[in-house]
Amino acid sequence: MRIVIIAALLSLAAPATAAESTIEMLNSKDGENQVFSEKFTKVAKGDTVTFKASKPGHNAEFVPGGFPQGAQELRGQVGRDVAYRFDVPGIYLIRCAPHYGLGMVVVVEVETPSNLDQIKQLSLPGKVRAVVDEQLKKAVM
Ligand SMILES: [Cu+2]
Repeated sequence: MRIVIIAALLSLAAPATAAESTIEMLNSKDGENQVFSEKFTKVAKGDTVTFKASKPGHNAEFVPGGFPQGAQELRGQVGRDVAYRFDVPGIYLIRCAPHYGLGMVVVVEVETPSNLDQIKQLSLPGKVRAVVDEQLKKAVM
């Protein structure tokens, strides 16, 4: 009986439906330099995204202020893969620190975009703001 209960609790904590996906960190794609392979992705709460260092010299980390309250910090090292499980609903801005000024950023939407106003008002470098605003059009408004 105890095992059944533990199994039930585990299944609640980690739903079998949790999906995994990969976004690559690249030097070029479709004529653009220093880019993530996707600029926007929508995932469900509990899903994991791996930011894959397909090319050296990139990392994946949160843009300061660009994530929902309560989310665990993401700070990947340059040249290393990093996986992140999105447990808190909201909009996340994830950047490559070395190429942030060039607009190397990805927008992740996790279910309810509760912090959308915060993201819209966030002070961002010009190229980053342009990419983010373009990608937010794909988010639930
Ligand atoms: Cu980069």
